[in-house]
Amino acid sequence: MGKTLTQKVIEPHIMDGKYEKGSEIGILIDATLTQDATGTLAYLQFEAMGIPKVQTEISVSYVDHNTLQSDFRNMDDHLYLQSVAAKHGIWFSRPGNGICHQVNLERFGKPGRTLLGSDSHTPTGGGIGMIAIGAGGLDVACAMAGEPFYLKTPKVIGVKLTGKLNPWVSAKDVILEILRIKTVKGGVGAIFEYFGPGVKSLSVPERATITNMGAELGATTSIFPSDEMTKEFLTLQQREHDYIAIEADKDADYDEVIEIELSKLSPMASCPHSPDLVQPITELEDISVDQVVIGSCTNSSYRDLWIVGQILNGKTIARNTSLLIAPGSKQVFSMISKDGTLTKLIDAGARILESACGPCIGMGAAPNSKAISLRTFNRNFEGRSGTPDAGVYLVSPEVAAIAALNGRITDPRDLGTMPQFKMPSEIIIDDRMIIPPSNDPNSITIKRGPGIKPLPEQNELPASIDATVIIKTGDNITTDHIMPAGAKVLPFRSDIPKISEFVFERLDPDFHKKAKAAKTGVIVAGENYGQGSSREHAALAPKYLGIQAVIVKSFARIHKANLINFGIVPLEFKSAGDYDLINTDSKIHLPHIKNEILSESDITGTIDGKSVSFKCEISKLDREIIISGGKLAHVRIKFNNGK
Ligand code: MIC
Ligand code: SF4
Repeated sequence: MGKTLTQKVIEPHIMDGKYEKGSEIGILIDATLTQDATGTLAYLQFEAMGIPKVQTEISVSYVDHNTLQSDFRNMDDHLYLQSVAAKHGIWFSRPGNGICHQVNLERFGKPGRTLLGSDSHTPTGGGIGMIAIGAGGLDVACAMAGEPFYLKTPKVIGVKLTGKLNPWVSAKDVILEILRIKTVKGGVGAIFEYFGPGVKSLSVPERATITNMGAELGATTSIFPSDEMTKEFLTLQQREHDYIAIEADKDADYDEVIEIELSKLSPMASCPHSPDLVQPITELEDISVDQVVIGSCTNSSYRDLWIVGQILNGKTIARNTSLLIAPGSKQVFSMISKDGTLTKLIDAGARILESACGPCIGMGAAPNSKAISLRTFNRNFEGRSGTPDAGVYLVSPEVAAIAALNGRITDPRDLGTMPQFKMPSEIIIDDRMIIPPSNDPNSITIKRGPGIKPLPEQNELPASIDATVIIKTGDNITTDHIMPAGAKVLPFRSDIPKISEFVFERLDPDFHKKAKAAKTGVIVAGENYGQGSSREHAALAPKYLGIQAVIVKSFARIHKANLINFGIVPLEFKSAGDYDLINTDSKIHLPHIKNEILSESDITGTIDGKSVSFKCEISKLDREIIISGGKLAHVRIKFNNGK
């Protein structure tokens, strides 16, 4: 059997282990990216390692999340990030230059390379043929230090694309269809690899929309081959030297194949409050729409905003609907400004936002109470928009634009002939807002504002745990539930004691008080716990509050890795019925936990006096990390023992 594209990219990067299904491998990371909301912790951790210069081919630090700057904290963080970047060999993309994934695709992505990013939508880079993986900031810091990134050799799901999209059906509908089929946990442990004759009809930004939202499947990443389309994209970006052709062998050995006939797809939407609640637009028509927001790392390329401009041209948005638009990058912004699209958007009544994440992460533009908001984003978790009772639908730019005009959900096919987008033969290349690392790092003083607090200590795992269950939740708990973001909380991303006051705020506002009072706590949850973002705050802040273990039916990948990195023991029920034995306030006694972790046995103990046992499915290295109290402590112990 031939090789998959995944295997072709991963194999030459293996530093430890062997490419065999299910076995642990450590891969070399060529490139990293961080964004400001996860970046401060990532760089504090990198600094703690004492390595003067990043060991990667290229590392880029973006500022795109915390750009509201309602007090000094955000800009202090930006200045910290800028100075750390200059000192340690990292490129710095200034605020306003755009959303990390869009800019990385345009200016840095290279087919055949590996990319690790402290943001769950790093797989956007799969659109240009990279193995691009989202991870916690500490894992990214280790990759910058030249350490391998560990993962299980993934299952590879081949997605065979045939045919061609019909007018008014777009890349967003492709990934919504896959989400409909596979659900938000259908991709855990897998890489989605696209192949087949339909691939060549999709441009790189369209492919990137699909790989971006592969994160919502829970997948490790998604990847497209690098072909003539990729070459065209890189040539336009004046980076043809970065092009290589790479694709799967014709007889590649996939673990599973899904076939999507592109011409059979129709416009769709993810309904509130989960990306996999997908419905055809025809079923949703006539729902009245209060707000439309176009942007985010999923759908704010030049093509996306151009088509919106064509739809809005000469018209006015509905009186009952507010329209906001955030271009994905400075390049996109300049392009729509140059070709007149921007004027069309403004004339129609759109409110133009800066090139940043903005409303996608609840930084402004919260909709009205009980609103229906249509967004071209990738996540519609309850409350993420900033309005707890708003219902967010995830749609393509075409569906968003026509809804803004009509004030209700409308099938864009009603618009008649679709304007044909043609990429201009030249695009604006202007990297002045990307600052290269300093040639004289010794002259750089790192700027640390008063809001940047030291990292909490990591202490060895105790021999036994006696704990109280602080919260018990159901399935599909997101990191937005565990550690909310938004304008109120994001400014505290560099201050763990403060941000810990918001843990589980929406589910139980007293969580932090109860956890502190109990001293040692446990969280209990159902399936797919921790889906969504890569924010390590969702592990670090509970740890700061005394959480020692999380017991669930199943975990989302990045969050499980973050728990281990911060010394929280990830446990899974052996018998699903045991979930029903536990309640909030139950007492959990795990008398041999340390020895059992060391000896790779099940974890045994009692819940309110009744015997139970749990699985702890982690690698040998992860066991050592947990015992040490976390990854930084583990590195420090290894370093001291070596001395
Ligand atoms: C998100 O989309 O949830 C974020 C904000 O980009 C996060 C990162 C973060 O929490 O800072 C992500 O996706 O990893
Ligand atoms: Fe930013 Fe939203 Fe993309 Fe996260 S999903 S990186 S918040 S645009």
